[in-house]
Amino acid sequence: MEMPEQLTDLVDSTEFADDANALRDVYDEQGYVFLRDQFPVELVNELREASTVELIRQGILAADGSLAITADCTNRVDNEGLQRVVQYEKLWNHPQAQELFKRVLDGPVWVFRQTLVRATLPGRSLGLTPPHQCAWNIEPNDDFIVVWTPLAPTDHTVGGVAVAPKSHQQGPIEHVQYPTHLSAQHLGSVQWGVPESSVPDHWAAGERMYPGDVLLFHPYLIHRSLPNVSLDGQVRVSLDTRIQPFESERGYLATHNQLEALHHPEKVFEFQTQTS
Ligand SMILES: O=C(O)CCC(=O)C(=O)O
Repeated sequence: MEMPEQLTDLVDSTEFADDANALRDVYDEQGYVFLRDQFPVELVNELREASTVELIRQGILAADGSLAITADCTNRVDNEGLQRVVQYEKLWNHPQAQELFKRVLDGPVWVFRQTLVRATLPGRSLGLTPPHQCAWNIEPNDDFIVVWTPLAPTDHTVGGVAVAPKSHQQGPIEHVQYPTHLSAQHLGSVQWGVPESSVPDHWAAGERMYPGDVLLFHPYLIHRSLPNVSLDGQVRVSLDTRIQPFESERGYLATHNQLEALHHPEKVFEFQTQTS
């Protein structure tokens, strides 16, 4: 995939992290808030270590943590294995995370049971998401917030997620299939994204993100994966989940984890199969 036309750094709102109103203002205006150092780094490192051990077991990494495979071979990460070992609930339930989530949602929080553990290998396109709004894939409500956090340092070469600031202001956009973007989770499935005419040309991504940093964004904010173009064999490992007001209706992904979702794609994609 071509690189986004214009990629700038995310605006850092860490100075407002304790001020719910200020956070909300930035979120409403930009469609995202980027905050540094919000999650306990020891816990994030523990999760990263679990992912490293699993990637070594899978033969993706060598025992010393370096990449054990070459870009042109067909090995792929076994996502189920990764999902099984990374105990992200500990992170989402940690008081620091819970307090932040309550602040941004302005009340009691429900964290989705589904968290995606993503490991993106250098030079691989499998699993990269096209420009899309999460509200298209997630039913039934649109009052959730996407939470994206790296388990290992990222930069524009290792990839991660890029967002189109203010794009949430357009509201929901009808999505189309992207035959070039195959899902790494639901093998054989094509991903959905906004039509080419709605693809923004201004994107923002963390120039550098570290364990503990977090990006929270609106369900209508258009966002996409950035490919891992690093030349030194770094694997991008990150978590993404969604949070919603505790009282809101809970859909399938709010109440089922990714392993359950993988085995019941018909429930996850119910809406899309109705409309395609
Ligand atoms: O982490 C990524 O590569 C993409 C994340 C994404 O598209 C999402 O959370 O919906």
